[in-house]
Amino acid sequence: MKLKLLAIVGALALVACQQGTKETETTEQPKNQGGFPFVLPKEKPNRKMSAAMERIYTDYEAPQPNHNELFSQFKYTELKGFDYNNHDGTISRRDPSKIIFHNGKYYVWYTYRNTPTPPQGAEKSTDVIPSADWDLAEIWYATSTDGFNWEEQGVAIKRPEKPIVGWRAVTTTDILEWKGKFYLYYQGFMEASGKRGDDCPVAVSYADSPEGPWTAYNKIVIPNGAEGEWDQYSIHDPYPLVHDGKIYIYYKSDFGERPDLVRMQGLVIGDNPLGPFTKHPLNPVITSGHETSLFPFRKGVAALVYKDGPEHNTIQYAEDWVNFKIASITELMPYAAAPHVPDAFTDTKDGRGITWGMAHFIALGGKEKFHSKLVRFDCDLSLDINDLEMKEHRVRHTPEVYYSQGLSSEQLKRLGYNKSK
Ligand code: AAL
Repeated sequence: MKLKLLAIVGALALVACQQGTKETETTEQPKNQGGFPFVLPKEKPNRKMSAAMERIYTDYEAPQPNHNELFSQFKYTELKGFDYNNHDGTISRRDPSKIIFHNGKYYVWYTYRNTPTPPQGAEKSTDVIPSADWDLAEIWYATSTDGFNWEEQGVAIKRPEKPIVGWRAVTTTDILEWKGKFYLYYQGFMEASGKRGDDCPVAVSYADSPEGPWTAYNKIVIPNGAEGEWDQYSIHDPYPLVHDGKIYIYYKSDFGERPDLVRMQGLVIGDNPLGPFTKHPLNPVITSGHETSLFPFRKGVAALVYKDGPEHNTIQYAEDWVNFKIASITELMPYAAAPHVPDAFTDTKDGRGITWGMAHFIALGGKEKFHSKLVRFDCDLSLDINDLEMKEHRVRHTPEVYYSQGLSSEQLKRLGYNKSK
């Protein structure tokens, strides 16, 4: 009986102590620690701080963006060498691959659509009329000696005959260099995008040279998930890197139904570029973003996370290549960013980061002439340069940029605004 009594008293004392700790955590006022110092300490100061102050010392590489190697602005430059038919919507280039350097030239592959009309939606699509900007597309490539002026070389991956994977469209490719051979992974559509959703698996082709000729493997290498699983319909944006002697392919899936469509990133790992690949049990591994863009950084991997989700407009980092944390917050990020990643395939344990790449601008020409174009971006997410202009944390926009994000007619009506007054 005594023992039972002692156990109850002990348990009550423990609860009181924990409760007390919880209360002191939230209400304890630090005693005479003085005001926060005038010069922001570079290291975490030994004092009681608010959650926000704690965070700049625990969550980020440096308490200020300009000292954070994983913070950068992004600058954009028009590319030369690509014709868009006067931007009438019949030609589109988008979703570029990582850029590789080989035999003195840069190479990039991308989704190329050249159709008699701009996209007309799933209902009006036919064997020649595209449903979406990437429908009826092939994979083309271009080369450059400076990354600004490009020479389009033509088709790399054609659409195969029906019913081979990708017969409707082969799009959104990325490159892997592995044991002296080259592999292009891409989305293989078997129906016009938009029939149900943007549904497709991933296929692969391989070559001995980045110039091709490419041999299609003609099998699905990253299959859709099982029924009811998050990635049951779409496996998008395959993005291969080499880590730990294996091939890591990050990808996106769209899941749920509009208006609550969710886009997150998964990871598959394999030893053979033609598969099989194993899906990581912790998938999804990134909760936001759209086209996946990553690069080895120090021991881990960094990710450019933009466009969708609760953590869009962030640069993230995973030392174990699986568990990502926000490393910085930024803006005006490159969409479908396809960086030049010199150590993408070297299985490095000291990733040096990136300074430039390609991206795309979409929805040009409005609904009637919908198409996309390639663009170059530059940044300083590199351990080997220190471009302070890229570490400026303010992106200056002219008033016209703000006015271009104006109120819709519904909002103006809700606000009782009458333009004619
Ligand atoms: C892109 C990518 C994939 C999608 C579509 C074309 O931005 O996410 O490739 O399927 O949009």
